[in-house]
Amino acid sequence: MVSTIRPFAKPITVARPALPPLEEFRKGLEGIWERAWLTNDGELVQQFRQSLLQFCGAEHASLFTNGTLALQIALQSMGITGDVITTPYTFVATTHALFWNRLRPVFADIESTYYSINPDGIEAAITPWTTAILAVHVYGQPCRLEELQRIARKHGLKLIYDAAHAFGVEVAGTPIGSFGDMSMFSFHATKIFHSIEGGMLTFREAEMERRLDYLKNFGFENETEVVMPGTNAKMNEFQALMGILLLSRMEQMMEKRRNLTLHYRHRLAEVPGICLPAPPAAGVRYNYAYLPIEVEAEAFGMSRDDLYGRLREYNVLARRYFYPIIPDFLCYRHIFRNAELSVARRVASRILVLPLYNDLEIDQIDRICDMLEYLHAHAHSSAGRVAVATTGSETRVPVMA
Ligand code: T4K
Repeated sequence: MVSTIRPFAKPITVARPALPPLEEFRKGLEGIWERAWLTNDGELVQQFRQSLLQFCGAEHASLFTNGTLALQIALQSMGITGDVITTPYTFVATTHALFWNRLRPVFADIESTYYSINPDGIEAAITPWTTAILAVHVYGQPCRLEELQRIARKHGLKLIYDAAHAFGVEVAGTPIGSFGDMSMFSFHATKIFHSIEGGMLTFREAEMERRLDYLKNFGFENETEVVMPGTNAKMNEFQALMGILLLSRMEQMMEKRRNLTLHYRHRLAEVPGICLPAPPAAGVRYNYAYLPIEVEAEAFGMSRDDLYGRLREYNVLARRYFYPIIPDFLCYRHIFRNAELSVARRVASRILVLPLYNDLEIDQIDRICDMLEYLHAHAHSSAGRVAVATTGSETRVPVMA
């Protein structure tokens, strides 16, 4: 174990966007300039959609300006009404999308291995008004797909997946977007794959394509006909250009992240109180989207929140994805008072997502792991916090007595 911890000179953030060579992007910009066509189903958006269909093996796909609007429109396009059973352990956008459609979320607890909604609790949560299940492939790990499908079929419910984290994931050779009635992928800059901002819906029913086109483009049929009250959620050419250039590197990016993840796992396996995520289940081709750890306060020697704070002192900006759980957010607290959800609450109080991105270096991971080892070893020291001394461009933390 190291005896000295050097904070990073610059922040190491939880995510950092992959970027193609600037020259390639510049070349693409020249084409956009020549065509002077910037949005409204331009050439690059069409090309991007075709490439995505091929990559995802999806029957149909529709592109959007971001994942949140894609999800809102998915719910609307399917005519979902009343109650929707969903997870409390997700990014707020999942639940917001329900509220924007005036739907009532009914939370079912999660399972503790991959953190997705636990199918065992869903049937008890069904009300006479339930019309759908909205599940999330948390951190890109697939939900319990067969069980969810069986419950949805049995009760005549639509099954929608928030696959914001799961681009590139496959289960027994089947792309993750092929499960359920519709799946939403986020192409936000912080995701494993991105188009600056962006979102995609994949689905099987051909007639949905038209409906989604209306909904994301004001409902226009032609210049003088508006057939439904749509909104504006179109992807633009700059987003598509970024997406096209990165899609060709997707395999490479997944492999890189796999190696980085394996290194983290190797380094953290023996640190008391740091629980690593379960490895991907058999048959799952995982995308290594995130690196969540759970902190067992007693064994590690400090709470998750204290660790989060100490890492920040060393310029490691780990994040508490997802804390608090959705019903505890200020805007929802008054509605979901005292929601039980014990597994979700427990996970949310222990979870910490460590930095993971394509150009993160092994050496940087080693330093982050050194910090975790060091903090564990000194957690109970009465010396308390140490003063940070600056030496040149880097700051140094002296070893504690
Ligand atoms: N469903 C789920 C399950 C989701 O996780 C999300 C989004 C959605 C739906 C909605 O999809 P979108 O509408 O976003 O397509 C980030 C992302 O903004 C959000 O897309 C993502 N989930 C969520 C998990 O993470 P924040 O508020 O934590 O982002 P922010 O700005 O704090 O960025 C995180 C770190 O990334 C920063 O420390 C710095 C780094 N960063 C960020 C940006 C934007 C960069 O290095 N470069 C950048 O350009 O939500």
